[in-house]
Amino acid sequence: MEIHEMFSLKGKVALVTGAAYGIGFSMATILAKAGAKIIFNVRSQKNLDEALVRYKEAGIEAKGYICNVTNEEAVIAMVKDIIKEYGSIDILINNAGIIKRVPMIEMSTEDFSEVIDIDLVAPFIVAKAVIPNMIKNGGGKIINVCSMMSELGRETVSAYAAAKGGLKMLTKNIASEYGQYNIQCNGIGPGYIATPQTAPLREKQADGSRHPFDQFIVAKTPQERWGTPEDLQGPTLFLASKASDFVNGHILYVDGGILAYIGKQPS
Ligand code: NAP
Ligand code: GCO
Repeated sequence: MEIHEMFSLKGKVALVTGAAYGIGFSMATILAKAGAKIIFNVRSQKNLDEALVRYKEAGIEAKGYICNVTNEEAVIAMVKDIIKEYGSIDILINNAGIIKRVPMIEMSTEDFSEVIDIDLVAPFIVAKAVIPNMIKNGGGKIINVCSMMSELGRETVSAYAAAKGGLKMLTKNIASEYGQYNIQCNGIGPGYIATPQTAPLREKQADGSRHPFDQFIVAKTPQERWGTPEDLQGPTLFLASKASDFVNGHILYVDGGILAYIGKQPS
């Protein structure tokens, strides 16, 4: 197979959840550059309007839906509408996600459940809605956006770690159950990426110094920097393309080496 054919997504339809900005927008961008038709969802008209401008500025003609991924009825309706208009969903990226940073014993059960609903139950809902069409079409690609917290814990992120740990195993189980239909389901585990979600961890201090967590993460990363959403584009294209047709149930960590490294000794 020619290299360009191996990584081409020409004629493919990709649904990227929560792709108004951040990691999802970056992943959708590389899929579009490889030829895929991009469909995304957000939670508000304002974010939809702003996202469409962003995609247009990037030269991408994307279609957006207002759909909360925890609303199974709305997800089913969105998937049905996409399939009716485009004939298939060949690539699904379960990217939409939130985090709440609260010490566990201070976290309300409602807050814990909201994180689980969005970060774990919703990928189940969306994948369940999409897989029957993938089976009918002879296969497909599912990429679940996992996390360092699929492997590690830290203070204040109990709900998020529980969700992302579960998402790792949901990924492996979808691969196990639906690999027979030529569906490859893998995860991408970003390290610490500079997006709105991690902005609070990088805020400059009152004295102008770097946030302690910013310094901590740079010391824990062999490449000594935060990742960018663009760092995820190559791995995303790999897992969305023919290049990964025999890769299944794998979590591809894109973390600059964090998971391999004990961390730099404080000077
Ligand atoms: P972000 O900047 O906060 O963007 C999250 C996106 O998800 C937004 O578009 C948001 O839309 C959407 N979203 C949230 N809840 C939703 C819901 N119920 N229904 C539909 N859309 C929803 O986050 P990010 O940093 O790009 O992260 C994207 C994914 O990567 C998340 O799953 C996150 O856990 C994961 N991740 C992030 C990092 C990192 O360091 N940034 C590292 C590892 C994994 P609204 O605008 O409507 O809120
Ligand atoms: C945090 C961060 C992380 C990142 C990411 C790391 O508070 O520790 O938000 O959870 O978002 O998931 O891979």
